[in-house]
Amino acid sequence: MIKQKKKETSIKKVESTFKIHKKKRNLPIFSNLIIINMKISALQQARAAYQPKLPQALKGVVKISEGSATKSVADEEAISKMFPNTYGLPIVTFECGETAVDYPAINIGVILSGGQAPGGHNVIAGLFDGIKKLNANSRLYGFLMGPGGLVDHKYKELTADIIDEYRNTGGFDIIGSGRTKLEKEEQFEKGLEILKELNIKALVIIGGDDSNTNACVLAEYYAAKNTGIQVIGCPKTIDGDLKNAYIETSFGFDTACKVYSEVIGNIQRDCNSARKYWHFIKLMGRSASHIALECALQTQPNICIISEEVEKKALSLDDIVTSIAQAVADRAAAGNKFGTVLIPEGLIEFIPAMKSLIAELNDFLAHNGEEYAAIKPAEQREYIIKNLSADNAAVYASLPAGVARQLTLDRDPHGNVQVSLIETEKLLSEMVANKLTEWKKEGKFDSSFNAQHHFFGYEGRCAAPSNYDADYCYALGYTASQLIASGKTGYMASVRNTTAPAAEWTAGGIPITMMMNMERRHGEMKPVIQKALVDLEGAPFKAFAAQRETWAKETCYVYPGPIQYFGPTEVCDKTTATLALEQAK
Ligand code: FBP
Repeated sequence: MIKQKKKETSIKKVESTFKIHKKKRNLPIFSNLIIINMKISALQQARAAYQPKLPQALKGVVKISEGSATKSVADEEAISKMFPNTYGLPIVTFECGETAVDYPAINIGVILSGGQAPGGHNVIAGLFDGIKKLNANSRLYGFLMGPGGLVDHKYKELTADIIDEYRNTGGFDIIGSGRTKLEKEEQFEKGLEILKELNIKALVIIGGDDSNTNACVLAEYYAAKNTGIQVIGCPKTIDGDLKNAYIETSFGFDTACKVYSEVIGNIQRDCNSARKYWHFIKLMGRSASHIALECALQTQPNICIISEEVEKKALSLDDIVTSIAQAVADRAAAGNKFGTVLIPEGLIEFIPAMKSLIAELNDFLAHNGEEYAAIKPAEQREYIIKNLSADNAAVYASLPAGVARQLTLDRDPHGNVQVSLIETEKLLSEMVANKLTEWKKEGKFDSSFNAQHHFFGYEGRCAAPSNYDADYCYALGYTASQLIASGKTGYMASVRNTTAPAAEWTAGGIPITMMMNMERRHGEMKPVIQKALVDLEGAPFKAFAAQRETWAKETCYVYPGPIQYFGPTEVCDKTTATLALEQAK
């Protein structure tokens, strides 16, 4: 009774402090979260003092160096016509300057867009420190809950005390995130209203390929209308698929992969101890298999499926199931009734027959979504089968009811199937179990098979950023401030040479149109940033392919352990294996 009373009094105390805190800062409703976080962990306290490292060129006076005109990766004619004001711009690089320039105070807006990724708060901190260094009277406004905040005029000013609370922390909760796609003129105009009202000179959109496509479309619109408002993008996504010759990696990939690899390592130690389960582990990454590949390189599982290879070799679902079942049978014959299988989240879309089915479903639902939604759930499956082409209808009809239904669920605002909802790990383990039962009858398998299922995705997206992501993100935000100071628009902040010590990193800007091509979305051809899939000729895949047969037969598990924030540099500042192999260091 006494205990309960004490608890209630302390909750009341926290609530009243919260009210004062909220009033003082004029925080929006959703920032209730901030209050709960008022009691911060010991690690968070120690981590708050971490000063992210910057490239040498950004530490003092900065000067800009411009390269020659650029072109898009593909579909030059179409892209140049659609982006007459932002096409063909030069790549820019920042260097150490000599003469300091006086900058006027400016107001900047920032948006966090799409899925969370560790380090987003540090991009904002770097941007804040960058614009304050240019002029201490500059101000930063955060639009709330993603691009929707710009359209709906929901924002808050990010002052020094707010920024300080979020330095080196995971999450996007400083202003929230969302997936609204900025594509309609009325949205651009609504955005313009608030940008003008707040006297904002530049908008920074922190997001993945789709969000940076939005950034470019918006940059073009504001340039075409001579609004004087610049738009700059920053490369975010744990998926690691926003990268190219100029963007080495998207932020968050490093931390998320380290978190998943820690847990995969723990599972491997568990299964090597109990020796009775096969663990089917699905890993996030909507399309590309970069996360699965990186985790495989860090932990050496028995099996890791790479979607891009499945597509290239035109493997069927049955081919994949058979190869897993064979590994299970071989290990069992050697007395090892346990193992681990890593499955990339996007696998289903890379199996050629499934890809064709999903493409037709995307088009069909884009045009008939409302009619489909109005049909009784019990009749929806038949409705889809009746309306698809014969081949795709047959594939659809062969799928277990749950997976078939998941394929017709609402798309995200960018028209993507929400692959994180499809339980591929269960689908595969069930099919492997069925195959092994058949083999048992045929005398080809003489053991037991017990599976456990896991899906790692959300667990890693808001982890406290590793040193790499803390530094990389801060440098990206700071670079964005320099792009703004240089009057650039339609650029993505780029920080490179990141396997070297941070002082040797280079910083600059890449025209976003340079990364674009035309793709079919929602049934129409649209300009979008080309996604970087796993390169089957690249060093990371080759390193994996050279070892996987041994990993399947033997038990070669590696246990990476948790991310270390304090300690020897070889432990704390290690980059991903992907980046190290790509840069051959
Ligand atoms: P972004 O591309 O926006 O960075 O998001 C990536 C991702 O984390 C994918 O890995 C995953 O499929 C998806 O977001 C999940 O989306 P949601 O957070 O809307 O469930």
